[in-house]
Amino acid sequence: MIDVKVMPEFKLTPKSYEGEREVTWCPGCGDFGILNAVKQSLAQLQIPPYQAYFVSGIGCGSKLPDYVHSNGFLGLHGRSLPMAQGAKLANHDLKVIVTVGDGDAYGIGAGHFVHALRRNSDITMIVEDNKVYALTKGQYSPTSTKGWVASTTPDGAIEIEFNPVVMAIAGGATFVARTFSGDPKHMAATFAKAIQHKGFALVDVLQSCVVYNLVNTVEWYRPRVYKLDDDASYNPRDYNTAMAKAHEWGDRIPIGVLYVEEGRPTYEDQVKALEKGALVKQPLGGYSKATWDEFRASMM
Ligand SMILES: Cc1ncc(C[n+]2csc(CCOP(=O)(O)OP(=O)(O)O)c2C)c(N)n1
Repeated sequence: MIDVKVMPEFKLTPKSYEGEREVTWCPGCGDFGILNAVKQSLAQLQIPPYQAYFVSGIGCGSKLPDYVHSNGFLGLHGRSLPMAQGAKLANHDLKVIVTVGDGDAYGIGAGHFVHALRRNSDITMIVEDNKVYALTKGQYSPTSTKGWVASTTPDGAIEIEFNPVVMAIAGGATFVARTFSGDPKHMAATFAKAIQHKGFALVDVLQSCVVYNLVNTVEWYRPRVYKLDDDASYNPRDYNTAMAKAHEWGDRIPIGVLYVEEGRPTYEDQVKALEKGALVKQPLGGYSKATWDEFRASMM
């Protein structure tokens, strides 16, 4: 393994994070761009692969950690956040990054999402928001547009859409952003900002699904999205301004950092047991290694 501390002249590139598994997404899927942007952002920040820990659930988007050379854990559908928070507690030196679909994040995982917002663990959550359950072949999701017709909603979705960025700001997230799978540079820059943020960071990615969502396509998004960075007067530190912006949707869709609150202590900052460093690096509490090995074996 390359240790950038021992070889400071060594520069990590997006290729350094190339996984070995064959990518099984459909040709044209927005997830390809998201995967590339994730690697770009890790290279921008020079995060060594062994220090990145990807966590996901089940879904097309949730396959992403399989394709990244790093540590990772693919868990149950909707349960990525508890696992990510647990990993962060065990080793808070890791950069923990969750990559899941909108169904995983805001549907079955909604309960965990709401509490992660106020808990402020120092983790990044990237939601590949294609507004559909793609892996299971096209059922409507919490972010599907009202009236959206699919196999489970032949007469059109009855409920209004779940707005993840409004929910995240209201729920206490300290970093809330949106980006677009048709803009690789914007995605990479937004992911890098989110990973650098100290606290819970949500990035909702407007992602195209070329098979099951033929409404919210790249062509549909392209003329609608505009960058908040282009407006020098926009202040993402102002809660009310951010909230108003987060509600904007339709002919104009803002992308970029919608809201940021700096300085709030993270969950890990406040856990007494972590004051002496990462748990995995602390002594085994008076028990011998043999006792711990025996205990661990009994759990397998
Ligand atoms: C507990 C549980 N319920 C349901 C499923 C079936 N299932 C697998 S993926 C999925 C939805 C995936 O949608 P999303 O999270 O939006 O990801 P996408 O495939 O669109 O990237 C569902 C319902 C499951 N695997 N486990």
